[in-house]
Amino acid sequence: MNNRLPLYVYEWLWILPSTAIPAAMIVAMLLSAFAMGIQVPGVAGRVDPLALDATPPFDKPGLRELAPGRYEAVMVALTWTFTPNEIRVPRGSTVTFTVTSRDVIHGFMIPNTPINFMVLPGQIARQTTRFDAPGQYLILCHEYCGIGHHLMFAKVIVE
Ligand SMILES: [Cu+2]
Repeated sequence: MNNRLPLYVYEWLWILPSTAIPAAMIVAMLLSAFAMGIQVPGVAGRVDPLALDATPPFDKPGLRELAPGRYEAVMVALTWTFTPNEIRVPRGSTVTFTVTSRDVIHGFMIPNTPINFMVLPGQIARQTTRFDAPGQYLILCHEYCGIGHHLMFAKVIVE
């Protein structure tokens, strides 16, 4: 007795998912990029890493209010800290992080937010997010930058 399906049915059972899954991933990627506007952060500008102290806005790192509820956090990464090390914003604020590095390649990531980019000396990175839930958000360096890398963090406090 042979009640198995013909061989080509089994072949199609593999071929269809193995083409449909990548096709679905491409559709999801295109939707997230163009319909939802989720873009990988690009280069927001260039800066001389040896002249940061004389180059606005990095000569005065810190938080500035652009409009009610909208802030820009200008931050400088250096081994093994961020300047400033802590920023405070009211809940519901939209914060644009403008970051560069003074020395080596660092990372800049805030877990549970879309903020996640590399910080390269000579290059300005910029990304914006909104903080709706109050609490403490860690800013982590997630590019290995030397012996003190695991100690490199800063905080966003949403009040
Ligand atoms: Cu690091």
